[in-house]
Amino acid sequence: MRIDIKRIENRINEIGNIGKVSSGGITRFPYTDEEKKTKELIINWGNKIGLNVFEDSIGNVIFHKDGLKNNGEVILMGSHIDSVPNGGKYDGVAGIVSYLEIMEIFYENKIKTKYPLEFIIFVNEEGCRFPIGLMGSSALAGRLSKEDLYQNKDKEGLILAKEMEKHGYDPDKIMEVKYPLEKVKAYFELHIEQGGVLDTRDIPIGIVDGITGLSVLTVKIEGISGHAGAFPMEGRRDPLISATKIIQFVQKTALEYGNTARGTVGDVRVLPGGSNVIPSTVEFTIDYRDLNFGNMKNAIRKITRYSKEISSESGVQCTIDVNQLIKPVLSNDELIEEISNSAEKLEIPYMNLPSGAGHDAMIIGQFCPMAMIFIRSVGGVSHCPEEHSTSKDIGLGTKVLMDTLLKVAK
Ligand code: HGY
Ligand code: MN
Ligand code: MN
Repeated sequence: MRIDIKRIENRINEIGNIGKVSSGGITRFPYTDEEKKTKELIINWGNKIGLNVFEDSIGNVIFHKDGLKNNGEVILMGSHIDSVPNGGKYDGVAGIVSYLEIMEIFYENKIKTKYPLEFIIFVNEEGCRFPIGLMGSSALAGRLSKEDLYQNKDKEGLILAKEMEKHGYDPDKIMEVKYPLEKVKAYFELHIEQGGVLDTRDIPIGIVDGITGLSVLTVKIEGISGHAGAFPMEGRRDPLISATKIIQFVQKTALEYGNTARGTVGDVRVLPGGSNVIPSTVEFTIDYRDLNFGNMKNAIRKITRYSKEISSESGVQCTIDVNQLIKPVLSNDELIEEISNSAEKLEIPYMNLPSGAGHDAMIIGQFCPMAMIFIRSVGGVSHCPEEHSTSKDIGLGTKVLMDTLLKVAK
């Protein structure tokens, strides 16, 4: 059974046309018209190949293909279609298009596996518009509350729950979206690597050993605003000075822990934002990750302690919220074995590697056996317009996943 690489390429390009921004990338945030259009396109493709499609009350879309035995375990796949601002067209989408391709081949060849096959478009995986990433998968795992949805705002101050309602979803039904993860025999996620490990070794696909621990902190520092010229340097309570010291400390801490530690400040807001105004408030995010969970927690403690100390020395107020703290999740050994055997049988070069990026698989993988297939990221870049993976490589990863499914789901 042949993977149609052209169809993969056309679908990725068609989805990639939705949410294009002038800076060359894609901005496709949850609960927007762009997301709605993308879902409609994919649902239409799914309906044409006989999949049952169901969208839950917060926007996860579940595609279902009956098996021969439909009242027990299922084989699940998943990923996302939301993007970071000015992102690339493969992050998340490569997986969804890969699952569609497999389902289309099974449809064309009238293949029915023993277990039903499902794949899910998880809503708000990135957490860029509303800082609550891995939202759809966390909700399916029963990890989110109504309060999470009503307390979360985007940069314009729009409340997540209200935006959901505006787009026809029902935040009050968040507890009903729970998915029976105990019935998942295996969860697979195909995703671009987003780093350069495969590309520098000229290997098309990777098999993920485990996904790094991930935490997102939001820091708010409040000082005293004033006139940039009339207010002397002595006695200033400029929150930006403390913020810059803390940001340096984040980098220093991650470098100290080294190896799989990552510390990034990617979103900084200085208020009121006038060139001749001493800032009153600075808000920024800290994205801290490590495969070593103990080190990650120690690093967060160190950064928090330092932030409080440096702020009180400068007479500014510092509040730190931990928005997300997810422990590292290991892939399932048997599934890794199955995928490796398929790659070897198909003579497709691969290597094992950890994932420095977070994925819905790190939520789902806490409840059932999980494995991930990575696709080479050309140039090792992602979360930017230059993000690129070849349809050939996506085709190879799809071929390995399809072969694995035929064994695991039979
Ligand atoms: O941030 C991540 O690792 C993922 O791209 N959401
Ligand atoms: Mn991403
Ligand atoms: Mn992703």
